[in-house]
Amino acid sequence: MTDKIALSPLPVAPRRGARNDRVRATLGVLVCLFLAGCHQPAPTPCLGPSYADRVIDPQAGTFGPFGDPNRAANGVRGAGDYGGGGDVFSLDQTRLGSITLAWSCGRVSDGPGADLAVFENAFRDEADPGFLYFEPLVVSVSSDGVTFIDFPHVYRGGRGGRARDPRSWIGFAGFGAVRFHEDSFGPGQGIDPFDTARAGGDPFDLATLGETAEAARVRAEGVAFVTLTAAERRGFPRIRGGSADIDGVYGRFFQGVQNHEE
Ligand SMILES: [Ca+2]
Ligand SMILES: [Ca+2]
Repeated sequence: MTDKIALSPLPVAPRRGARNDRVRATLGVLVCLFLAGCHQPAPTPCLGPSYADRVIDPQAGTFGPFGDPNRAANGVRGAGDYGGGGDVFSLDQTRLGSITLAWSCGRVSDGPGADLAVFENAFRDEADPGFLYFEPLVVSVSSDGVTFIDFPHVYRGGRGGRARDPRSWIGFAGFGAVRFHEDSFGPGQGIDPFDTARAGGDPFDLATLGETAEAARVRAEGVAFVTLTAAERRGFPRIRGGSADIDGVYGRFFQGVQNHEE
C-alpha cells in the first residue's frame, strides 16, 4: 500500500538464515507467550489446508485499515487478476518490515509438492495484462521461533530498471495475483488454495529449504512460525512506493494428520 510511516534505519545487507538479535529477543518473548497458550484446551487439529491464524509479531496494529496485522491472519480475500485485495496488512506499518504468523491448529509438515502458499496482493494492469504490480517478500520458517530459515531466493535485476521485471526475482513471494477469496472459495467450497492456477498466490515447498541441519530440523519438527519480510528491508531494491501487503499464508499438510503419505 502506498500509505507510509517513517521507518527507522535498519541493517540492509542481504543475509540468509539470519535475523538480528533484537528480532530474536522479541520473538523469544512472544514465543513464550505463544507456548504458554498451549496449556489451554487443545485446539481442533488442522485437517486440511489452513491459514495461519495467529499473529505473533507485531501484536499491535498501527494506523488505518492496512495497519491491522489481523488482516494477515483472517483468511485470504483476493480481488482477482486486476485488483489489489484490501484484506491485507501492509508491511509499511511495521518497524522491522516483517510479520510473523503461526497456526493455532498445528505445525506445517513437508508433504508432496508445495507446503505453504503466500498471498500478497499483486495484480496486473487491465490495460496491459503483461504488466504486474508486485512488491517482493522473503519467506522464512521456524520450528522454535528462534532460528528462522529463508526459502532460497536470489535477485538478478541489478540496480536498474530490471528490478521491475518479475523475472529478476527468483524465490520471493508477492507475485501471484490472488484469485482465492475466503468467503467464496474457502476450503470445501471448490478451490484449493494450493491450486495456484485457480487460486493464485505463491507456493513454497519445504523440500527446497536445503540440506542443512537447521532445514532438516524444520522439516522434522514442522513449521510453527512463518515470517514474511519486505525485500527492501533485506537490502534488495525497493521498486514501488510501498512495501508488500499480506493477505494470508496457507499451510497444506500438518503434523500428526494423515492427509498425505508421510
Ligand atoms: Ca513439500
Ligand atoms: Ca486477509
